[in-house]
Amino acid sequence: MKKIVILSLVVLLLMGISFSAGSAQEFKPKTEYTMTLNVGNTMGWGMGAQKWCDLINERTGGKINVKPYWGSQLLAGKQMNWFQAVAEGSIDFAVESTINSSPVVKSHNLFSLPFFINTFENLDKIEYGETGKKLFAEMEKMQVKALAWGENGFRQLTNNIRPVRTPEDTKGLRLRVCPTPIYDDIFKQLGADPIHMNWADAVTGFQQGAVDGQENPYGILLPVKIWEYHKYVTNWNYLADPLLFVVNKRVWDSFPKDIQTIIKETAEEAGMWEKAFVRRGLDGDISINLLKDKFGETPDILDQIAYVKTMGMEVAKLTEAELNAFKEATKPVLDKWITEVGTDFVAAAKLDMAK
Ligand code: X2X
Repeated sequence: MKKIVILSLVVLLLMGISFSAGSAQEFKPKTEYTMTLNVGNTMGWGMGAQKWCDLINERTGGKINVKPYWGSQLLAGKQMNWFQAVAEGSIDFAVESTINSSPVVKSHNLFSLPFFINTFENLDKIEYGETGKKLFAEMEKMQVKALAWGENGFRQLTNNIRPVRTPEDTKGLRLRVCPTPIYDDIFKQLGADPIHMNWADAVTGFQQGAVDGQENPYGILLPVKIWEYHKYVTNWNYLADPLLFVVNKRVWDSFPKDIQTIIKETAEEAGMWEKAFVRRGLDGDISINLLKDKFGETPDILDQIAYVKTMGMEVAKLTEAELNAFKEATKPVLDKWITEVGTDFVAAAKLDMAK
């Protein structure tokens, strides 16, 4: 009798084990997970996204297949809609800019506060500090699981009318801007004429001379050959444009632990590569060395600023005094938007930057 009881206990235990193993095996990945991003694969941003997809595929032995859809094609070009689409689950993954989520997630305007962050050091302190954690936690509550940071870059002003060194010089310039309210406030404050255009239409706009200028980081200026449209660039680091490597929360929760680990680690790896690639030559030797030492790569163009000069652009690197004049001029916009961003996020960022 005792033997029978023990035997049936063993059988029950084995059934239990096989049942739980069975449920882990029940995870059936979709044949394709979609990924949205606003640019193509000629940009560092796009290459970083492709790298993430490739690494996921490789390290899951082909089990997880994420496909990038370039140029916001899943959003019919509407770059400001990515966050909602990933939150709802109509798109699974994204490598996207905080600018393009800023109308939906107010705190993301933190990075667009004019002349607030200014340096790579400050930006890294915010991303990897308490502020970054707070931002990731907020997104998770909104059903978007953020896994790593990438970078579009500090945005610089280009135009085809005149060199810009003072707030006076921006007056009357017709500038293509990302379709988001903080941009209107900044450029109206500077006396310019901000014109909303999705990136999908912007390059045609430059070609047709529909605008006098625009603003984007070097990581975009080079691949888009901005010198074909604009002669002048102003290096003013006036606001930062980080990228987020994200996945819909329910999709994330559907992955077994080992796959989650792979997806998180590859996001960090691709993000690290992507940041170094777009920063190369803009932070002394730091990013160039990182690309060489960690990834065994030496990109063709190492000095992006020197490169646009050889292509005929006139580069204005602003002095401290010149930067201060812009800072002064845009102060009312900063004050207004600190409230919009949330004083708690701004305070956290200030603390991180002071560390
Ligand atoms: O639209 C832009 O300017 C771009 C490509 O930089 C972003 O998506 C923020």
